[in-house]
Amino acid sequence: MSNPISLIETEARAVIGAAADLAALDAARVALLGKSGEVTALLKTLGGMDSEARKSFGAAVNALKSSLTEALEQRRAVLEASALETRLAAEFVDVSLPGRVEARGSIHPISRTIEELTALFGAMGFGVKDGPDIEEDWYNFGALNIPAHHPARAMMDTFYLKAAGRNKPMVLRTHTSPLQIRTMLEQKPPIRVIVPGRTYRSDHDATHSPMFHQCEGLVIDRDITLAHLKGCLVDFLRAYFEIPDLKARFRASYFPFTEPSMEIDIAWDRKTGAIGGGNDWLEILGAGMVHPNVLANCGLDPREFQGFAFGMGIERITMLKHGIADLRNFYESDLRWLAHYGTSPLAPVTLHEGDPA
Ligand code: 2NL
Repeated sequence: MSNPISLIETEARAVIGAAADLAALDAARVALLGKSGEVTALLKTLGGMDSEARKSFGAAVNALKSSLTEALEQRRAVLEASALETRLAAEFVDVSLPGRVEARGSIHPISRTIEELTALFGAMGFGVKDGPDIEEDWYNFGALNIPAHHPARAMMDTFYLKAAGRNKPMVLRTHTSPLQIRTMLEQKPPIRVIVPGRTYRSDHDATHSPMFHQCEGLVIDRDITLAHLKGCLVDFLRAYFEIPDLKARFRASYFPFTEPSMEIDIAWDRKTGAIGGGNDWLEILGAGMVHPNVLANCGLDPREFQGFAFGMGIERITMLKHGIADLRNFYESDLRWLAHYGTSPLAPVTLHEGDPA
């Protein structure tokens, strides 16, 4: 008579060995050791045996059970290792492969202009600052000598925010000036910084976007004059537009945060559209000597320190340089437009010094 236990063991080991994956192995485990499994059924017969038979048969069934449990564990280890091998092979990334040229992106013209501004002003000794888009009312208006009744404060232009858990009035910054205020409060003169970044005004038509970009600049030291402002900004304009003899004019204007204030125009020819010369003028920059009230608001003694500040629209100078006709293109993420006006991520910004003469 064949021994039923060794028969079951031989068959069970064959099934376990043949299990091709973890699911098959688990099915085999249930068929053998589960509630209605083959080995479990043998254990259930022990109850009806006399004590001698139960002793020897019980020992044999328990030995079978632990032998199969071990076989199942060994097979599980093998299958898990091979599943991991398969995954590792499938998910292998060859980091030495060359980049896929057909999927190449480009640098957005706004980002490119910010890189150029950083390089050009960097060559003149300016650092770059950035900071929060959501500002306290005081940094955006109060510190800048903008009185409560000033139109720039009107609900029309400013996005006011109810900031949870704050009792200070908050706004989306309408210019990047709050960062110059923070700079003056944080560091001692001499100060030379530019602040390019996003700004917000509640304005939306063909030539205005509620989110746009500005670059402001600030120079503070002991003997800064209007001559420094003129020299710095004319050099900048000639370098940015890559026109060494670009003509510029300074026109008296008004800003609450500068005194005197001026607007700077560059020459162009209305007929040909060419920039740099001609009989027509394009407004391009606002500037002025920092108002004594602003210096005092930042803890600087206006009798000891003075300086100049300026501001420009990044979209505007980008459109003029590259002949971009419509402001809305900047924000539409049209890949064809980006491929045309974007620049290679691999081409660094180079400096084009304007002729200072
Ligand atoms: C414009 C005019 C300007 C400033 C911005 C400024 C900032 C501080 C103090 C004084 Cl903290 N002035 N900024 C000054 C003059 C003009 O921008 O037309 N921007 C597009």
